[in-house]
Amino acid sequence: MAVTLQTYLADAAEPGLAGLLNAMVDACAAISTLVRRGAVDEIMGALESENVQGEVQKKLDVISNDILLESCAKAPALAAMASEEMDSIHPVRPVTAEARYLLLFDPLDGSSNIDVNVSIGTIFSVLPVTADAAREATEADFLQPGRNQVAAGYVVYGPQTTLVFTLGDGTTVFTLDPVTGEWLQTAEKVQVPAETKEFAINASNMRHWAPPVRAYIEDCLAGETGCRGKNFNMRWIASMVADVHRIAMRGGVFLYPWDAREPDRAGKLRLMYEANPMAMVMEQAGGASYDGFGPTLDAKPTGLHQRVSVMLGSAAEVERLQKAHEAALQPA
Ligand code: P6P
Repeated sequence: MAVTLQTYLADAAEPGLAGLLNAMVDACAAISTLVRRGAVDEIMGALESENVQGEVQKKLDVISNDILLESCAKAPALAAMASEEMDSIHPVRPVTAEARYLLLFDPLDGSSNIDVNVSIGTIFSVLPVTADAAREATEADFLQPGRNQVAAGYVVYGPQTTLVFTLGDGTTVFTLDPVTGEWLQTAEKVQVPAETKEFAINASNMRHWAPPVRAYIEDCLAGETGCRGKNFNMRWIASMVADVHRIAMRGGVFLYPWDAREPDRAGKLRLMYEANPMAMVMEQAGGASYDGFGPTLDAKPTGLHQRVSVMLGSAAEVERLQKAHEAALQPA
């Protein structure tokens, strides 16, 4: 008999965190239903508005954000939330010994794929917060390195609705049974193969990449005729959750690196609610994540919506990329 998510969390997490994660996953089940219904409910398409990233918001982006805010605010252990879709933090209740967590999320990652029926997802990160006396959480409370996360993961709305997350003791997988509404454990301790023959990157940006990334991809493209001595395959779904889930399940390496199109921008993806949670999931599954300077989880945040270069997945490939970047910094 498969373990249910509620049973798993009751055993693996303290009650406050279990309550928060159950509330968050309840929201994701509701989002899954809406994503499946799509155009039937006339919730596809874009709004007139833009989010803090300057990106056009999709109706489902905002609807998903509101569902998460409403559901998670019921969890007594939650002090405040932050979202890709909101400029500033969303206080819920004063920080106390009970209200001891901060929740960050990208409510619907990959939303450019919503209107073309390609898998999308919700990414989430939970950070601890403490206070000597009851006080409202501040943005500064959120600016913690990813290494501090107490829980992190994602839900992919694909052919199945699948939850992949970690509490710091391995990465586990639950699948939503659409008939019963139960989340059932379908994998206990994910292990990402250290080696791979598959890379994921938006190759249309090749001319803009830094030399170490360009050299790495050229070596992959050279296949068995080059220094890698094996042929590679490429995938790019343009939905981070879907690309990362494939890597979690069968290995691979995902890159959205810095590029020269916007030299002052470290990357496209956001550190706090995209890179950090995915990096924790990967590390807990034997993979790795690198931001061009060091492990993603060691990055010291300076802003809630800061962007970062992301190279994550099979450990041997991430290590190869890290060594290439470090070699490029050595004096000639
Ligand atoms: P590009 C989706 O918009 C997203 O934030 C990630 O989910 C995805 O990996 C990336 O951007 C795709 O970016 O430039 O290939 O469209």
